[in-house]
Amino acid sequence: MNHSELKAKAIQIRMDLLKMIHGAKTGHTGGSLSNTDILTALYYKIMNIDQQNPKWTERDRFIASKGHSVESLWCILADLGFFPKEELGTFSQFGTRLIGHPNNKVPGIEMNTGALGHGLAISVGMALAAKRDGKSYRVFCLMGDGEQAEGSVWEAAMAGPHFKLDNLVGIIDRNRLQISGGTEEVMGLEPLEEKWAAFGWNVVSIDGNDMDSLVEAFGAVPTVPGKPTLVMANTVKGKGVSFAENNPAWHHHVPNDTQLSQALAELSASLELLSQEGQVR
Ligand SMILES: Cc1ncc(C[n+]2csc(CCOP(=O)(O)OP(=O)(O)O)c2C)c(N)n1
Ligand SMILES: [Mg+2]
Repeated sequence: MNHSELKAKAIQIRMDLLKMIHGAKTGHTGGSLSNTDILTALYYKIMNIDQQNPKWTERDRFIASKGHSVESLWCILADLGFFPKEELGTFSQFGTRLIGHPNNKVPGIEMNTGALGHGLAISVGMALAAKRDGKSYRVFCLMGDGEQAEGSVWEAAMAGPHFKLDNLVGIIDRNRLQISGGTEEVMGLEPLEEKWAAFGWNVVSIDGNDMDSLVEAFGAVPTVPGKPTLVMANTVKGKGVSFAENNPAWHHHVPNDTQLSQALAELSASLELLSQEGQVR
C-alpha cells in the first residue's frame, strides 16, 4: 500500500469502528480514533504478519497495552481476514470473543490486555526471547499516555535498554487525555520524552496522526543499534470526528444516531478530499 492508500484505509477503519461502537452501544471511541493511524501504519505497511498463519514463529508482535481502545484493532484484524468481518457485529455482545479488550481467543492477539501497565514488560520478554533464539522479529507495544502513571511501565522501561533490545519499539499514544481529564492534571508526566531518554531509549517524537511520519519512524527500526526505540506519537484523542476531538467525554462515549451520521459524513468528506487530490485511485 502506498501512503495515500494507507490514509484512506485509516479513514475507512474509523468509519467501521464508529458503526461497530454505535451498534454495540458501548466502546472506547476517543482512544480508538486516536490510535487508528498508528495501527494502520503497523498492520498494512510495517509488520511482517500472516493472517493465514497467525502463530507464524517469525511474525512481528503487536501488544495493545492500552487494551481498552480495542475497537480499531478488531476492525483492522477483520479487514485483514484474521476472522470474518461479519463477526464485528457481535462486538461486546453476550458470548462473543470480540469483547471490549484484546484477548487471545482471537487470531492475531498475542496477549490479554486491559489492565494498564503490563504490556511493555511482556514485550520486553518477547524481544529478549527473539534475541536469545536468534530471530529477527520485532515487538511493537502501544501504550497510552495516561498509562504512564503505572509504576510497572517504568520497570520495563529500565529493562529494555539493559538487555539492549533494539528489536523493541514502545509507542505512546500521546493524546494528552486519559479517562478523567488531562494527563497533566491527573498525574503530571512531563518532561516525558526526557524521562524515556534518561532510561536509555532512542526517543523519536512525531505527529502520530500523520501517516508519512509514522511509516518513516517505524520503518527505521532498529533505529539505533543496541537501543530500544520509543515513538512519542503526538495524537488527537477522537481524531477525525470534530465533536469528539480533544473532548474527554468521548473516552467512553457512544455516538447516538445523529452523531453517527455526522461523524460518517465528516469522514466521507475527508475520503472525498483525498480522492480529489488525486491521492487515491
Ligand atoms: C490498571 C488499570 N487501572 C485503571 C484502568 C481504567 N482505565 C481504563 S482506560 C483509562 C485511561 C487510560 O488513558 P490513556 O492511557 O491515556 O488512554 P487513551 O487516552 O489512549 O484512551 C483508565 C484509567 C485500567 N484499565 N487499568
Ligand atoms: Mg491518553
